[in-house]
Amino acid sequence: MAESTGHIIAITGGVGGAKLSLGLADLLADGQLDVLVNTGDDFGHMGLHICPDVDTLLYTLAGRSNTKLGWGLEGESWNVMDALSELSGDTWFRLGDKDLATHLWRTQALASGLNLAEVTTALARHLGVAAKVHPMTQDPVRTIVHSEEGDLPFQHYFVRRHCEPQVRGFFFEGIESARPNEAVIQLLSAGVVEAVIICPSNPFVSIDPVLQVPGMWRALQACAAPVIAVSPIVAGHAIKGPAAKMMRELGVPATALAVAQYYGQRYPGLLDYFVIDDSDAILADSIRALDINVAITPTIMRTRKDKQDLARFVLQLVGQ
Ligand code: FO1
Repeated sequence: MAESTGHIIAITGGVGGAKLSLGLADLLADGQLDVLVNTGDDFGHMGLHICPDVDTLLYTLAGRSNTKLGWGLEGESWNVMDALSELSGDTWFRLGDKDLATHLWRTQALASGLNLAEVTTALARHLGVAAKVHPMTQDPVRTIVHSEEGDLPFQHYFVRRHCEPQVRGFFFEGIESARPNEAVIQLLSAGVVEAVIICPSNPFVSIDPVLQVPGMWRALQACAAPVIAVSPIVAGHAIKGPAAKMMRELGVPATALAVAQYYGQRYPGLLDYFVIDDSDAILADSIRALDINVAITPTIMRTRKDKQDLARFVLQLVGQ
């Protein structure tokens, strides 16, 4: 499909964004797709450096993701977790035997002096991923959930507490001193980017951390390329994850319109297009009133063809 060789930057968190990234990777030429990934979910666990969103994206692009669980590798076994459980060890965060190799490899590579971008590039190469995968920053940023029960580190809220505590807000520890991914900033300033796609990931805990790395959203806004966001909310529901629940708890209706309003207020002038699902067509005029162009198409990605169709639709918006 790709006639041009300009770069497409996709910004993503975990599952939903990884699906659209796979559709884009299927359509674009090698070297054309750059994916900028949230690392606010990263954490240290049992001595390992774990990057859940980076790994979900890498495994998805490699065709090896565990689609049933939504994280980890397909065909996984759990011998280490079973043995750990016998030792009364920490098993709330489940690391499959094969997935563990990724965390061991990453932890050792970081300890040997490679930075997170280099480690991610090497992992992508080993997994046969052609797209360039960029962590949003090399620096530690950790999402903290302000909840009714006090502050919770993200994985404790998400996995250990199954997203049950009501949320009051979010905080990205370390973000003030985080430096934006250098390769992406260079692409943006070199004028070689043809479109920026904000994938249908959670606006608060997947997209916000990326955009709030100092300098990042202004660099996206300053580049000439159009910025297109795909709504993670369809007919009042998040396809996966707690986005809709979070919106309700924050006192915002769980609608695609509210997501567009949120992006519009937080990042004025950033969005050129907002893509909504057919089932939300009734919201189009209210979104246009925010001075954002609206595009309507099926956005639920169950099959590989769904992913490619949505990717094609988004690319056609920018004449690709
Ligand atoms: N999510 C879970 O709900 N339970 C788990 O035990 C779990 C383990 C896990 C291990 C490695 C990994 O890369 C991701 C893992 N996830 C697990 C998913 C992950 O915590 C979340 O999906 C993301 O952080 C949210 O985007």
